[in-house]
Amino acid sequence: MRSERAPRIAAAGAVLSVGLLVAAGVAPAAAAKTIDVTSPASDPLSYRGIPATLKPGKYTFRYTNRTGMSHDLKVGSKKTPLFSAGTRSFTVTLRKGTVKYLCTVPGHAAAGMSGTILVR
Ligand SMILES: [Cu+2]
Repeated sequence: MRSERAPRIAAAGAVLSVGLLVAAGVAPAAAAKTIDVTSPASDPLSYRGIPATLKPGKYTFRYTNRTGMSHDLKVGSKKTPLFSAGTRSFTVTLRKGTVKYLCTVPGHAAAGMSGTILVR
């Protein structure tokens, strides 16, 4: 039988440590960094501004859709609503590994609105 107890205990210890730091008045983890993403009218089935690599942490994806077409931006488990003009944002915590991003409108990911961020 495989034991997963040790990693769980380590993770619980890490959470407890952060909680104690906050309780002691030490500044909590850094605020979210903002990543500006655009879909330009000149290339309406694309995203501009999504880095190929990011450090683990908290990020606010601020997505501006200039295309007049309905799009969203999904990164990992978080997404904007579908919208065709203006800017929408969400904040997501990225952990080590790879994170997929895409537009969930059928066909759009395959047409170019998708990719992977390496988090390391
Ligand atoms: Cu789309």
